[in-house]
Amino acid sequence: MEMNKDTMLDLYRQMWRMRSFEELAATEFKAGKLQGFVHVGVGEEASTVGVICQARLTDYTTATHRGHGVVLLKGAEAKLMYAELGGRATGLCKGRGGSMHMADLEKGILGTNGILGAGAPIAMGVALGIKYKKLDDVVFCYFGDGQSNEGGIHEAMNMAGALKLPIIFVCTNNQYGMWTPLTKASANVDLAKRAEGYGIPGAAVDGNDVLAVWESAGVAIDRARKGEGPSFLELKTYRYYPHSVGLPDPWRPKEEIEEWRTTRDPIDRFGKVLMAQDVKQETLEAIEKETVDEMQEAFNWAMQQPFPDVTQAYQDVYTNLAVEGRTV
Ligand SMILES: Cc1ncc(C[n+]2csc(CCOP(=O)(O)OP(=O)(O)O)c2C)c(N)n1
Ligand SMILES: [Mg+2]
Repeated sequence: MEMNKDTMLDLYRQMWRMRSFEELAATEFKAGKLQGFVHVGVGEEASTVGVICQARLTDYTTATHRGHGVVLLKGAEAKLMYAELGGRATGLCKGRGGSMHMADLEKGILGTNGILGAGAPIAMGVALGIKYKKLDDVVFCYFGDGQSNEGGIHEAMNMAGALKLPIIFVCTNNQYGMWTPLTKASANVDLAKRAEGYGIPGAAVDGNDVLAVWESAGVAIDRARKGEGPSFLELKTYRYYPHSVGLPDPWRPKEEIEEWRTTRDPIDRFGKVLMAQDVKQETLEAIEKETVDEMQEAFNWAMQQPFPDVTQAYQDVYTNLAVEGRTV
């Protein structure tokens, strides 16, 4: 996709949309207005926006337990997502799934997922379907550094490489799995190098530089659309919140969090790039405010929605697919 000033401003806006969505979700979760668990990726916006904003509607994506941004930017409506987080009947998945089970199949969103690594075999199956139908859609498969060691990830990457499937494996390497640093979980912390073992291209990218992410994702997407197979992107980034909103975070050094927040923030950094290209500070502030207002309005709508009726508890438990003449 072409990069010009309008696209750059849109990337800036999308990073703010993700941040505003998640900051409000975190605040309202702490206030007791949202159910379940909420994992936010505040600080990781460039690693989502630079990739997923290049997706077409007909492309697919998986998302992890920290997947609000992916779901939002692939096209789900913020108000339906908040309603889902609030357990409301009109939520994206009828209020049954919450943060870690948000899917929107019409938009190609295969779902956030509470099981580490479980998105990869799903992505692999969907990509096999795309290849079988001779389409040029692609699948984005998101996972974190911690879950990069799950068996399903290795199996999917190996098979995708062998069958030349159209997948972009996107590892958001925020350097921790819960509280465990990557240095304690892997002897080789250069995750992108693993690509060689699968016979596919791998790139290690500054995941807080939205333009660098955009560029490397563009190469991987082109390759996948042309039928040349999968790629692996390791996007190095950082999250500011604890693993899950409301949990203690005593093991990550406070100075480390502060350093990333104050000197490497993806939105601040990109704002400076834009200002160097004569975009006014007021324009950037207006974009920020518009996204805050957008999310507040969406949240207010969600809070007025009804909870599901108890009689619905057994609905949608099984599919209606006919299997060998039986309805299961
Ligand atoms: C199969 C499985 N094992 C363990 C967990 C518990 N768990 C949830 S998130 C997490 C850490 C994930 O780290 P990473 O993949 O780096 O993603 P991040 O949270 O940093 O975004 C763990 C161990 C789980 N949900 N599923
Ligand atoms: Mg991690």
